[in-house]
Amino acid sequence: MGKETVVENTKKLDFETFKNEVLADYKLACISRETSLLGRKEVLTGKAKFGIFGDGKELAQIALAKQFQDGDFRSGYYRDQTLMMAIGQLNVQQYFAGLYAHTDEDVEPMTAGRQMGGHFGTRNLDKNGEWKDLMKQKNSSSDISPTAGQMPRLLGLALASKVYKNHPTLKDLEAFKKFTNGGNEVAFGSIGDASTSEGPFWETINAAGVLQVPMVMSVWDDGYGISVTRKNQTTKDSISEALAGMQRTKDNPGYEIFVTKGWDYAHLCETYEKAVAIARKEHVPVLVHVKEVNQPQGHSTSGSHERYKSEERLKWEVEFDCINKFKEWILSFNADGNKIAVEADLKAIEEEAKKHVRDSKNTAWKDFSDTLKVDFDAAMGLLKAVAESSSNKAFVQKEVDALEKAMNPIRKDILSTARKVLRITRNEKTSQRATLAQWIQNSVHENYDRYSSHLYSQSKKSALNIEAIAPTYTADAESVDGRIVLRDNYDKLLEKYPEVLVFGEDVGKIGGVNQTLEGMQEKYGELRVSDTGIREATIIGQGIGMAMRGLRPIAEIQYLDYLLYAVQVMSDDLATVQYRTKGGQKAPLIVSSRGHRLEGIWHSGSPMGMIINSLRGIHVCVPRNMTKAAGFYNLLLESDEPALVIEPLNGYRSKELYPSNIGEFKIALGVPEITREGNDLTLVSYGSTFNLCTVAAQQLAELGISVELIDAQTLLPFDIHHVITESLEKTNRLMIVDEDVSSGATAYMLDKILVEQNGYYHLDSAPVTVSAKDHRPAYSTDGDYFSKPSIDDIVEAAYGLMHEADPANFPSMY
Ligand SMILES: Cc1ncc(C[n+]2csc(CCOP(=O)(O)OP(=O)(O)O)c2C)c(N)n1
Ligand SMILES: [Mg+2]
Repeated sequence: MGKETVVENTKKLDFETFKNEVLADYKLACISRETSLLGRKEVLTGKAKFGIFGDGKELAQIALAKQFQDGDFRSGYYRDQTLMMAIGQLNVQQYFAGLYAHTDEDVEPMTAGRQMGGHFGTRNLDKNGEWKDLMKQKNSSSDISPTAGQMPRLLGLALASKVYKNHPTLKDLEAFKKFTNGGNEVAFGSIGDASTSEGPFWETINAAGVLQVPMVMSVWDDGYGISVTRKNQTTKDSISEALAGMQRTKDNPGYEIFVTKGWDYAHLCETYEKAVAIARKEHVPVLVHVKEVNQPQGHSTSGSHERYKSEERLKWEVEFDCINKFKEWILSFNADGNKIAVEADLKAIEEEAKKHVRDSKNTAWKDFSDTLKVDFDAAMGLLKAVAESSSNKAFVQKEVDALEKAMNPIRKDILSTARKVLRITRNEKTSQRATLAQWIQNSVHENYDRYSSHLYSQSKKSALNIEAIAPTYTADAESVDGRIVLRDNYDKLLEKYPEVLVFGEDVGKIGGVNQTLEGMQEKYGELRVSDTGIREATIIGQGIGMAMRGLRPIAEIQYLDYLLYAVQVMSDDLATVQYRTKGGQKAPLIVSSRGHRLEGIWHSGSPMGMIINSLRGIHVCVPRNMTKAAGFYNLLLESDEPALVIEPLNGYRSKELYPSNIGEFKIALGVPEITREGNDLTLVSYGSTFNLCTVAAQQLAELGISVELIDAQTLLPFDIHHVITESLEKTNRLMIVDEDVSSGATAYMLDKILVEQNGYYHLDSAPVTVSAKDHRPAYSTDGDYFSKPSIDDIVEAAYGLMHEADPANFPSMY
């Protein structure tokens, strides 16, 4: 065979490969589009509750997916179904299972029916909650609904690659091979044009530019955020123009910025090839502004776009529909006589795609309704038996008939009928009724697993499974500043766990504003102990993303007052990771902050009620000193859960005994400590006010009042063994002290103790709470004295409680 023939054959073969790839892309585009069209119908006919689809965005995502490799990560939003399909992490049946809210994670792996359709994600943990080999799959972090909520975490997903690439030991350790191959993984972000208006977008873009991380950020620009046009959202009506100053130059690192069009297949493929190569090889962040994207069905099933789009725009949507354009391109393709397809070929593909989607949808619906039918049939059998045996047969039968006639009854209908029948027959003692009652209880249990499991880790590394180890002291233990205990503890942790990274404002070079990391950057390097910009939301995002890739970040928020900037990310993203994936993902991030009393409105906050109410899903530790804080860090690093540790701001220079087992001792979560035994009243507090209570208890003893003093130690979880109620059995009086606003964390603790623990049963006096004034704390020592509970306030409140019980022995003070 001559050389020319070989070249000719190779060319032919190449064309054949190319052609097949294009046709496969066309088919996927059609499948995804048909999924959107049928999905909308399912909602409009009442089979699913809400739909938001990726129609119009198909082509760009197909082009992107060609560059997506195993080990890479996505952090995107609800339009990305085509990307998820193209990387092999979503099929049509799963898509519809999500739309119907199928609660089996094997059938609906994204969220096990917990999130509305269009919220994607991969299963990165096995059934035991252990990491899978993330280098053997294409990964997507789990989506959340708040616009731009995907951004902060994206920073961390990209930064993890940089850490793995530059870390002196991690990349060679066997245990980390499931997360990285030398740090070459790219993090892919996606966002809509309108959502770029959000603060987290700008904060993330800036931070990624500063950090120079392998991130490819795509903006699907369809010109609208629901009904609001781009002109109302973005300076210069263009995100790439607005970000043009970020463009890197020869001498100045920054972004590489690409602009392309959502209907131009060839240009999209070319653009993503270049964009991803730059990010992967050079670790440079890249922005791909995909313009002229459309939205054939409008925003979601909640409205119609005809209300706000002009005739002209609607016409354009049809003309520039990316699949139509793709079709035109295929049909007009001609390279030296090589053609990809003729109209009939494409028609056949379209038909195949339609059939595939229809069949997959039907299978998904059948699977979904079959699981409901199991419950329906079981309940119906029991209900009919109850009706037969009931003295209220007519009433029961009426309910049974109504359920039998219901269209597509769901578990709510079934359970609701069963519970109603139980009420109707409340005075009957038949075995049929007992069986129904048992069935209801089993069903409630099963539905707990379906809808309420995995708020916290259920793996063996759950923080609650880790045993405490008490700090030990030598006979001649030194008394040192609290910060020294923390610093030396950090030293041990950084040495023990190469995957631990500590970062935050002023954490690196100066070792933290309170010197708790003094000398650590010099010892462990800038990669592991680092300064960040002033950007609390993305400090948390940086931690979430890295924790999702096997690292163990400790993110510092300089002061608790500034946690508010981070609370959205912690509440919406971090706290829900396990829950919203039903155990499919985890992000064991430790957030370290310092709070409670010091000086002034923004340096002495203790908004604990806000924190614990917005962060269910994250453990909240409130140590009274630095030994306790260190013990929490030590325990948490052995667990696979996220937590917030709030160091008491006024304790860094307080003296503490230096433990001999630094880095080893662990403080259990949910276990209060009784530091002083007493008989007259139980005094519960935590953090800085606990230390005031210790002094107050001493003064109260001098007044003849015996206080049992309990440090709650953690608020989430709170006193899991009911130590406090046990104390109430003895004292019969309860007082709670903290420095949150009134009815903040004290209300939470009261509910836990009196209602959950049945503590009310043991009370002889009304419970008393002492908290701060409802305004922010004023500056200066006097400001503190008159804003926050003082020792005097605590002593007087306790004395008042005793006066009420025994005025003869405790006469009124005033
Ligand atoms: C923080 C927040 N605000 C408002 C919403 C309601 N919302 C959902 S999508 C959307 C518009 C987003 O538009 P764009 O980013 O352009 O994405 P598109 O849907 O056009 O692809 C809005 C306002 C939300 N989900 N989150
Ligand atoms: Mg938009």
